Amino acid sequence: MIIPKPVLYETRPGRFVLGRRTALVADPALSEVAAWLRGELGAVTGGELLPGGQGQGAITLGLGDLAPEAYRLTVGAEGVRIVAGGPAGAFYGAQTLRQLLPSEAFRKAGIGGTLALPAVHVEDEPRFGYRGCLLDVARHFMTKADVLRFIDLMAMHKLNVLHLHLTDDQGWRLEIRRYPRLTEVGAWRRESQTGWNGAMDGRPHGGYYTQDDIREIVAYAARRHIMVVPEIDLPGHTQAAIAAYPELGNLDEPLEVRTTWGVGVNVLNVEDATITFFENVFEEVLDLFPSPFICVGGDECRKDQWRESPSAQARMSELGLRDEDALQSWFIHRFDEFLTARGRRLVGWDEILEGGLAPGAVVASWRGDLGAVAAARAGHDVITCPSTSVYLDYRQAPGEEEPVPFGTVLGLEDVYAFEPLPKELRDDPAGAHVVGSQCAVWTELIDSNRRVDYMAFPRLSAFAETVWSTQERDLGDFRDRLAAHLPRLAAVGVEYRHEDGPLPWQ
Ligand code: TNX
Repeated sequence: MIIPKPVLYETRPGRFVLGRRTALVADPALSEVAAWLRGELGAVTGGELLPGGQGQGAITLGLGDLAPEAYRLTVGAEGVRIVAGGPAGAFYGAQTLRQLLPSEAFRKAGIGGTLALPAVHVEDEPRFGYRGCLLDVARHFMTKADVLRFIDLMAMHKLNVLHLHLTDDQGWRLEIRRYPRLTEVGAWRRESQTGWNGAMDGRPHGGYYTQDDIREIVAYAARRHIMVVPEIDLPGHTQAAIAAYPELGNLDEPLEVRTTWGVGVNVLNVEDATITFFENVFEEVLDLFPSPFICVGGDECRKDQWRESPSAQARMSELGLRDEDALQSWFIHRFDEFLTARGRRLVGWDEILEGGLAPGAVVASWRGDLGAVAAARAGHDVITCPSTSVYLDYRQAPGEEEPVPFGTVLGLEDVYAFEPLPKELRDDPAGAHVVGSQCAVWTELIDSNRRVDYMAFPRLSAFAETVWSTQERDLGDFRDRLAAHLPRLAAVGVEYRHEDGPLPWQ
């Protein structure tokens, strides 16, 4: 009854009784995982797991000759043994162990007393190394507490990348010490549009993460084997930054932080001072985020203003560029060089393919599979995230009663049917460049944490299975396991979407 489905899951006769006096013994290399598990299980039993040599029965965590993210878990009458290739594998084994407990064990209050675990043998490892979820905290700000909670939910599903979309037209959410107006001005908007084309709500909205908040988020995620990939979206999606520092833009008149959705015309200019400004921004970003991957966006940059701008046109003739697509490509290349020189890898949306791809770049392919196929064949690593399969802001059913009726219908079974490796790459060695996938919670219309829950769950549970488990799909089997999984989500307080039930807030 595990989600995502393990590679091998065998039930055996018998059970193990976990109690207040159960011991936990771990290889010193796994002490962090042990501390995490001690906290989780201690909260459940109301006791403290005892150190080795004491107590009755034991949970042991050890290292074995396995891939770093692989684990084996055996539960028998005498105890629980997790053997892993490394700390990440041990953590995933511990997550599976939690799912063997009754769902009430996921409640904060715990249960108290003893708990029976069924005897099982599990052998497991992920299909893909990059198992992500994007959170758009720019369109609607999410508090630090809600981000940490979301990280725990990702960890429960063995996802390992949180892509934080920190900046957009409608808000800049990251404190940059050198440029305080990015958050003083850029983190706040006057009001917001209620629907994709709806009226204005007349209420201010905003918020941002201090650098200390970010350090806390990154460390919290790291303890759960999740890397946080920051996104500073360039050169489009930058109206909030331009509102804060008008010299970054192409116009003479001031702009405000954008209050409506959709793709705006306001983009960065391509002057040296603007490139230097963002290099300085990235210096601080690199200091905060140890991730090898840094996302510079690159999506949906309208070129209208560059066509009108003398400095953009001068740049094009100076460089002998044939069109504005090539200019964007040059701009992204500049950041690729900057990041590569600092030992990081640039990630960009598939628009960065237009006009020539920066050499070391990783492509996040959101507009179908074409970009993924082209990038992989050109030797670039690819993260697949086609909007019509994994965009969790897309509506879950037809009809106006859906609270967020945006996009094409993307039901639970549609997400479950997602195949991360595009068909065209299945028998192509270039397929090895598909490092994994990520789902996305864009938040134009998701203005509260309750709505994040409603939109993300349980579709994220289905997505997790597509990137972790083997390629076979069995919807009936998934639904059976989901029936056991939903009570876990409920126990941690997730207001997930009930397939036929009322909206949680009605
Ligand atoms: C496209 S995906 C966008 C986002 C929107 C999203 C809405 C991508 C790179 N750009 O800016 O929020 O669609 O579904």
